[in-house]
Amino acid sequence: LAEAVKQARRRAALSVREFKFNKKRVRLLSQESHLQDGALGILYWMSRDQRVQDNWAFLYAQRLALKQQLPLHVCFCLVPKFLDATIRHFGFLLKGLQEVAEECGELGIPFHLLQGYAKDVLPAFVTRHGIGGVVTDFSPLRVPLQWVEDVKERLPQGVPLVQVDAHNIVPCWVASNKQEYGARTIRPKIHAQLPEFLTEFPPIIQHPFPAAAPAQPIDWDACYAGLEVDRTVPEVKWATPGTAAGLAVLQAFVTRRLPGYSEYRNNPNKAALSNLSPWFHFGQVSVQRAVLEVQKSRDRHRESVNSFVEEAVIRRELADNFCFYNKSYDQLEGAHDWARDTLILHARDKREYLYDLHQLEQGKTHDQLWNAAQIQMVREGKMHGFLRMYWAKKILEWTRSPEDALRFAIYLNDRFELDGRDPNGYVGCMWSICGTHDQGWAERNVFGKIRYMNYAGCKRKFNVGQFEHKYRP
Ligand code: FAD
Ligand code: FO1
Repeated sequence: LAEAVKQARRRAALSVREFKFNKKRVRLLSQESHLQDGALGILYWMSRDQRVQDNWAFLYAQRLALKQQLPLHVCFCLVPKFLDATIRHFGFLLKGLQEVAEECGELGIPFHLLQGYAKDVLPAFVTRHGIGGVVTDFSPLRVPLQWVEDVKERLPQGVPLVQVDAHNIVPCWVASNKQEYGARTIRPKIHAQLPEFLTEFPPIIQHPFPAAAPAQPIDWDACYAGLEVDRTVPEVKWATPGTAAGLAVLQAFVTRRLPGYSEYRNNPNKAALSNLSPWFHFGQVSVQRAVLEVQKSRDRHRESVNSFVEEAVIRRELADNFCFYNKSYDQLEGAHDWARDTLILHARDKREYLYDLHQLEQGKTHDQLWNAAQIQMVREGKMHGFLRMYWAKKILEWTRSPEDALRFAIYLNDRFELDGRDPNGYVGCMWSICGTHDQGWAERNVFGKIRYMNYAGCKRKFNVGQFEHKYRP
């Protein structure tokens, strides 16, 4: 696959002269709109999209540097703590960055790992290297948005800051200018724009303008030491970090699992999913790349290709849309009125079972399927997508209030899921517990009109005993 992808990029590169960078992917964040005179370089501040190739932010930065005949630098600001990330997540991230640093070095593009919050370390870097313009990538979450805001306030006078959505195929601010009601309303808007945005990528090329000084050698072990994270959550064995490994997972999906995807993707006993979410979350593999590859099978496996596009494009871009336009994307306040009202109306209903966070984290409930799903997430860092809905809904049923339920679900999700701390996760928990992007259903105890799921329903869909046996305590 890697060879074919390289060929595809080269074909796109043949037209790199004419390759028109779609400016709708870019938004200017600072009032400066032109580059500072006497600049000595351009900087790509990498954050969400931790890869070299297939990265629109990186491509825009290199294009700028080529036009100005300037060196190009890349930096990543390693924070000591990010939401409920543990050593499991930082390990995956740092090993992926090692590959990025090596690839940048081979391309004559210095990669700098800065330790600390961007607002504290990036402005000084810009001054020291005479950076004339900064390009960064895009995340709709409040913490990364604040990082960008803080840097914008502190950049030296006259240095413009632009942001490129390198994570979505149709840029978040292009797909829609408001919070969408659900997949039904955003789907036509995205499909109408896919022909314009679902293109091949040109390559990041060998940079012809070398920087005055090479990047400092990086002491990767020292990076671990500086982290203020929980080190008790073991690393995940099945998932090898980094772009090369992620592309290998994509190839295995396309050749082996895609044919059965639409039929078996909701069966936790089947190896039918792409398994790509950890590499998507850390931006080590581009979703656009995955979709380009999957679509090559559209004549043989149309159903599965359409189903994958629905999840990886529509559902995922809907999640970014929700987080971008709803400031309370991870709270009850962020739910629709009908949902909040029904949850509050039933907040005092008698709970047949009540569990606290510790019991849930230990997977010690009366429900063997729920416990097995929790064990899968803790051990493998990736709970099956179908079970995540059941898992979150049971937390609503077995905790004292909807607020507790949402808080516990998000906490456990972000602490153990490799793909956690992601717009998909906040929306997944809000969909399950607060009916976001869903409709109302027949009113019942505790759930009110929120869609209900139960054990009997799971038994009708797959062999729950087999799954419980596989993930027994
Ligand atoms: P595949 O079925 O192969 O999907 C391919 C890609 O499509 C996924 O990687 C993802 O980017 C996207 N996708 C698939 N399903 C969804 C969905 N329902 N919403 C948005 N995008 C989707 N996904 C995360 O990335 N991080 C999370 O923390 C997360 N937490 C969730 C919590 C709950 C309660 C629920 C109901 C869903 C959650 N999801 C989360 C969405 C979904 O379950 C995962 O994206 C999926 O299981 C990842 O495995 P995969 O890549 O093998 O899936
Ligand atoms: N982004 C950074 O720019 N620096 C970090 O040190 C960092 C750590 C980190 C740890 C776990 C994780 O899941 C994400 C992390 N990210 C970090 C955030 C990432 O770049 C995205 O912005 C978020 O995932 C939101 O989409």
